[in-house]
Amino acid sequence: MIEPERVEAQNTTLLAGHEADLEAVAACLERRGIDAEVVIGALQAFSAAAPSWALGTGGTRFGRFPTGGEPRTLEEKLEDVAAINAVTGATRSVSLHVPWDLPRDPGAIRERAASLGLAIDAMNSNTFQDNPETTQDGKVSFKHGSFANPDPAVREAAVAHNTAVIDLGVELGSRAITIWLADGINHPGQADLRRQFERVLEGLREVYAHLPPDWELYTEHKPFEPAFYATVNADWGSSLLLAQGLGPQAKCLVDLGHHLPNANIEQIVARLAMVDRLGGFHFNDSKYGDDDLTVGSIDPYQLFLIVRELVAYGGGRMPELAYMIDQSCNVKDPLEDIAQSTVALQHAVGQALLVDGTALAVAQDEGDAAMGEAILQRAFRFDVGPLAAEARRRNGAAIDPVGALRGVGYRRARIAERGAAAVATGL
Ligand code: RM4
Ligand code: MN
Ligand code: MN
Repeated sequence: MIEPERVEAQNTTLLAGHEADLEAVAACLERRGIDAEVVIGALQAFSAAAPSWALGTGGTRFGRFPTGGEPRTLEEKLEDVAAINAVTGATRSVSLHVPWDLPRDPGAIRERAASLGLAIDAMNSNTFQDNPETTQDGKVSFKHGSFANPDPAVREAAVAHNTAVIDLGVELGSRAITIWLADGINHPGQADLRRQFERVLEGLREVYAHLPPDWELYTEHKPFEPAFYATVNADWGSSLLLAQGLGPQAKCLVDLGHHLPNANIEQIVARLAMVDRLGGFHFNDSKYGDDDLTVGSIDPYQLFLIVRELVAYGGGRMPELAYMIDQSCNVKDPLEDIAQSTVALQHAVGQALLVDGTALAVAQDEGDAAMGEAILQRAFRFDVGPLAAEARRRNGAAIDPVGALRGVGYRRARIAERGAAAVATGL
């Protein structure tokens, strides 16, 4: 737990400089006819969930190097998310992955989360591995897929797991389930491409029928890995077909790492928004594939353009979607990594809000490409850092989140408490 006074103490040395920067930035915006207060307010309202499975160090098939003091239980994971929120003020919920996290007493977890100022965001099901809790103690296996599996007993187990995740989510106060499927094939001829899709839709229909009326179901696409020839829900088109085949409570979730190289993700966002099937986001950045790198660390301009489409969809503000940071860090302290990603998102949101939508529409109507691009770049190049820092400060969080985590010695204290060898469940 990081008490607000300790964060405030971390802010004191930075305060004078921060206030001077803020004043300069606000004056600059005023000359452009923009009220800094409006942007700060919008940034204060923004929050993105932390994934419960990325609070420990991630690994690859070549190895994993634990960071020390990783959370050993779901309760400790909640404490870590609360610590991130203490410094960002924008991590007010946590997303659980079942059965990596399988609370025995959901009511107690819900209360513990609430006492830490956290809500439970979208639930995630897992039929991409064999876990005793999902395979009836090993009676079935997801080796050849879950909903697309040729064996009806496996398909049934996949439905049972997903409906159980919904039931658990209801007890936790969640409102959505995100379904990412590994279903697919590695070899041409291994299965029938069309039949696989139809089976996935059939299985998802049963899960959909189990949704409470105030719930949403998100289909999350990904082109490859672990299937390396043909993944069933490979792209946004497939994802949209699934959502449309299910009903109005089904929407698509866009994970920024789940696109083939050079895909125009902002255009995908615009398409899904156009048909009101945009439900959620998994933010991260990537250079090659599903790299799970820090948000905005590789292509911040693309992130800005994506968030700009979101703001356009929201009619000038961020729409209320299920935002989550989905990344896994192999070398940094995962809490610092998630804090950095959150700050990057705040920057992108701030920049996107600065875009002069009216002037942009005029430029577009006049076919003025130079002006249209200049309007976007003018917003992107503006330093919104002081506005984001002020939003964090007003939310009781840190001017410098990573500096604050280090300043209060959070990791050191966790290593002392949990041990250097503690390893979290998750990726
Ligand atoms: C997948 C996908 C899912 C996440 C798993 C762990 O690539 O991004 O959202 O739950 O990884
Ligand atoms: Mn994801
Ligand atoms: Mn992924």
